[in-house]
Amino acid sequence: MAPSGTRTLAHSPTAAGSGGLPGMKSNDPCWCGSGRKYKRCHRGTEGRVLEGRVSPMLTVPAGIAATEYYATGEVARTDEPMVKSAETIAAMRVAGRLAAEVLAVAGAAVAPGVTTDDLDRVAHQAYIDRGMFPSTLNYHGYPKSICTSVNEVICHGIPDDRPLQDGDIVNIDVTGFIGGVHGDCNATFCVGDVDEQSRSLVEATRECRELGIAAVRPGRPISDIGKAIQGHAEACGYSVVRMFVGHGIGRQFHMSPSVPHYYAREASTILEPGMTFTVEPMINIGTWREKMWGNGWTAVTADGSRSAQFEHTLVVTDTGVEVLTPEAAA
Ligand code: EYL
Ligand code: CO
Ligand code: CO
Repeated sequence: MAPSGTRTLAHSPTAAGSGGLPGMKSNDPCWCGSGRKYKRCHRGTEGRVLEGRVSPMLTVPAGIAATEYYATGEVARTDEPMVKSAETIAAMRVAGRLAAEVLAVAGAAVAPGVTTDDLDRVAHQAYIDRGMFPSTLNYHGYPKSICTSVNEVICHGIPDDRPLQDGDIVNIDVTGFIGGVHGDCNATFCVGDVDEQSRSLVEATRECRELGIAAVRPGRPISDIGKAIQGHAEACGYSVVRMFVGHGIGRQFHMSPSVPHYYAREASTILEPGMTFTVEPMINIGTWREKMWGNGWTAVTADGSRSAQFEHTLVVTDTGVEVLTPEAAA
């Protein structure tokens, strides 16, 4: 286990790749106590986010209707149309608004010293206060009520005992279930005093989401969304994550269509009024490539560069798009 004082070095790919603990030599025994040479052990990983301890799954009062997969962790695919009924869209407007409120409450708790598990507890109570069931709880076995993705973590960070540090960025991803439907949104927050490079990444990523949403128009192919996002991200010198995409949502958490955030000519689904899906670009300072942590859930950038994300749930309208998860006040 690394001392927390080693998570402080610069986070650009070059600094992470060529750097090391000042004063440590390649063939010295590693500071972590493994007995391996420093160069074969922790050199190049200083400043990275480490896997922490995950607390037990929280419970939800019996009066709040659970998702169908909560009991088993197994998700049954049902056939649900991409184009929703007016009743389903009305229910999703409620779920989306409440999910956005939970995100605002959790975001307001972000501060140096607060653990990501603290954020999970705050969010968990906020769902309950609104009569929502946390959609991620036991989804394919996922153990928490939100995802918290710090610095080079791209997505699906599991809340744990790591305290947020001054200078971190953290994405909070909230999905809630109420009225038989899901609402899914996320945002990236700055912790204390964040460097200019990371603040620019966060702002550009929010712009990518807004440009992707602005590209939504009935009659157009869904690939227009990724084209708009990739154009802006690359103009800013950033890369677009390919492994994770936006998704249809409704009575199911994840369904058709897939929504790539890069230009994919094969994403030829024509947008129709009543389609509901997320736009949730993940944008990296360095490479678009990812690697997975040993927990099987969490993706990080392959080069250790920082990654940001913003997400909304949308419905296609007769003339454009409606955001179902509008930003709320805490
Ligand atoms: C659970 C399931 C592997 C989430 C989203 C939690 C994570 C890794 C298997 C998408 C897919 C959140 O919120 C999401 N998109 O915005 N899986 C998700 N899990 C999980
Ligand atoms: Co989400
Ligand atoms: Co999503």
